[in-house]
Amino acid sequence: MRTESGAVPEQPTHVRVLWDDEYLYIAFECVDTDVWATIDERDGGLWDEEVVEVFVDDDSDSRTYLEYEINPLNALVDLYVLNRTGRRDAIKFMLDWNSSGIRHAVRVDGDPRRRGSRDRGWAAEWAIPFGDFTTAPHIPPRNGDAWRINFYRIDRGDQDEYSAWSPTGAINFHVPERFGTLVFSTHTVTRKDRQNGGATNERYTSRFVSADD
Ligand SMILES: [Ca+2]
Ligand SMILES: [Ca+2]
Repeated sequence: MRTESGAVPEQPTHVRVLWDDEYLYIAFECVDTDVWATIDERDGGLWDEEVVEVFVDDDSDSRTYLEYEINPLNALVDLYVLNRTGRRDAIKFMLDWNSSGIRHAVRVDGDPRRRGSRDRGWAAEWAIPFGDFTTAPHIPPRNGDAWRINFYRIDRGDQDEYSAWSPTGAINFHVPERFGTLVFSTHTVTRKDRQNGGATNERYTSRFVSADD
C-alpha cells in the first residue's frame, strides 16, 4: 500500500518471510515497468533511487531498530537506527554498523542501468543472520514471539511511489510505532489455513511457509 495514504500502488510488491534457526529470510517481488538504479557500493544512498527496505524492531521498543536495503544492482545498505523522539532531525543513522554474515541476491527482469527502458520487474532476497538481533527476546525465536517490522519500497517515475506493508501515514518510513507485527510460528501454513482465513493475515509468518502480502 502507499505509505502516506494506504491506497493501492501502481506497481505492486509482494513480500514473503521465512525463518529457521540461523536466518530470517525475506523476499520481495516487485512489478516494475522501469527498473532503475546506479549505486553499487555498500551503504551508498540507495534511498535516492529505487530500493526495497526492511526495518526490524526486534525488541518492539519503537525506538531502536535495524534497517536493511537492497537495490536492483544488489547493493546493500545496513544500519542501526536510534529514533527516540520520532523527529527526523533527531534520528541517529549508524551506517557504520554492518551485519556479519548477511547474504543477499537480486534478479532483474529488464535493464536496471537504463532509465526509461521497458522492464517487467525485479526481486530481492535477504538471509539475515539472527546474530544481528541482539535485543530480541529469544534467538532463535520461539513459537509465538512477536517482533515489530515493516517492509518498504521506493519506485521512481513521473510520480515517485512509496509503498509500505504497514502504511505510516506519511512519506516517512521512520515511524516505528506504525510498524506491523511479525509473529514467529512453528506451524506450517497449509492451503486449508488459507481457505479458512487463518494464517493468511499479513501479520503472520510461519517457520516454513509465510502468508504473503
Ligand atoms: Ca521502477
Ligand atoms: Ca552498514
